[in-house]
Amino acid sequence: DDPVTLHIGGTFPMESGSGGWAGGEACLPAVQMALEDVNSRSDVLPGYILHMNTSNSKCQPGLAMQQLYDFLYTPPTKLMLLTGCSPVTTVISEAAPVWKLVVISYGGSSPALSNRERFPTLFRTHPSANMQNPTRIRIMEKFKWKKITILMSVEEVFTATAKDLENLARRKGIRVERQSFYGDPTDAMKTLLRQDARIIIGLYYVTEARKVLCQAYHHGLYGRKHVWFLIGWYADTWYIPPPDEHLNCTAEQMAKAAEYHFTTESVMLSRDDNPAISGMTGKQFQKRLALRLQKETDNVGDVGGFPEAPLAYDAVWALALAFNCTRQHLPLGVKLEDFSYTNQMMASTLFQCVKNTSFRGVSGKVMFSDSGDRIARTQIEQMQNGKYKIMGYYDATSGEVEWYGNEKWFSIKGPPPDSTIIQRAML
Ligand code: ABU
Repeated sequence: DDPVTLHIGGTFPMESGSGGWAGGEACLPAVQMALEDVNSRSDVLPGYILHMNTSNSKCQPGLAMQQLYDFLYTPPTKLMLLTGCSPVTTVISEAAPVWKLVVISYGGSSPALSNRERFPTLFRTHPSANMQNPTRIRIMEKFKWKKITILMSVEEVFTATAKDLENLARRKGIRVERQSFYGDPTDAMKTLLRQDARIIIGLYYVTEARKVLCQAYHHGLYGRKHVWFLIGWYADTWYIPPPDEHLNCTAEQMAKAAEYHFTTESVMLSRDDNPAISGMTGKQFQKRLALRLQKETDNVGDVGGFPEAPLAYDAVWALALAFNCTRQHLPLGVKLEDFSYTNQMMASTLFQCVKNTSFRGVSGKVMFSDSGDRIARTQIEQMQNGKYKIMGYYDATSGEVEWYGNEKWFSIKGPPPDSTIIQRAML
């Protein structure tokens, strides 16, 4: 018999012209690779072929909603949805339950997504951005900083992360100032300067990150007295200004202001030498993806979504294994291809099967918490001489830190104080 095709819908942000995350550049090829791998396995979904219908959401929620309606009202029926980027994942996962659809997000980091009431059918292979906060606090304690400033873009993904960070910091006796902006950071940067902010946590997408960095250069908010902590999933050379952004900074000025900033990010690639369910180790996966992207392994880090690609690859496996599980749990005579947007029984079985997911992926062990979240360790890096260098790892669950002591500072005296001496005395 000819194999039966099961359809899924996938949205991928392929460009970030108007801001956001262009993670689809590497995540879409990773998903295609996973579909090929799953479809060629006789022990996963025998008798079926998975086919994905894709759209480019550009990380824009309005556009993504229109594309969701296209998925839903253009046959064939889709059995599940894959999404990336937080604003898109938010709107799609709020709507999906109406059509009994489970959503797996390979690229949504917003802490707001960990809410079962608001997102009843969402699971994600991407860890929540909140995972970074205990790590940030640990670093503040390590360098004895008691006053920090959060600079953030007003989007739920960042405001929710900032709120959690502020709560954690307060509990540890760390004073937090907050500055927010939408699109243009000019006023917020001036306030930072006025407030004499020294230890700054930046929460924004990469287009804004370049604007902030350029203004930090012009205001002298970098160097000996300042330490910046940024998000770790930007491309390796994100600070090089693209000509179409018309930034008032040269590549040299940007590189100067970016030197010695720190980043924190969840570990998204398995370091295990044992192969994952696909037969590949994390490293082998990355090599294969680099080949597919026709990039040298050295500069593949410039492709949008390259760090998250293992999460996208594993999202397809989670989906395929859930279909496999559902197939085995359906009443006699009911088949996977009988799924419809009103079939509650099948939707519940699919939900339970994803919930019970447990396998070794190229991103590490894939399991979901009750709120559909992924648990992961954090990696801390520092930019040294224009390149990211690993400083250490932090496991928030066990509280274990692995620190290599390779950090560098502009001053031979080491890390700068969090404020001037007079201010410190007043704290
Ligand atoms: N690591 C990419 C996350 C993108 C987002 O949450 O929108």
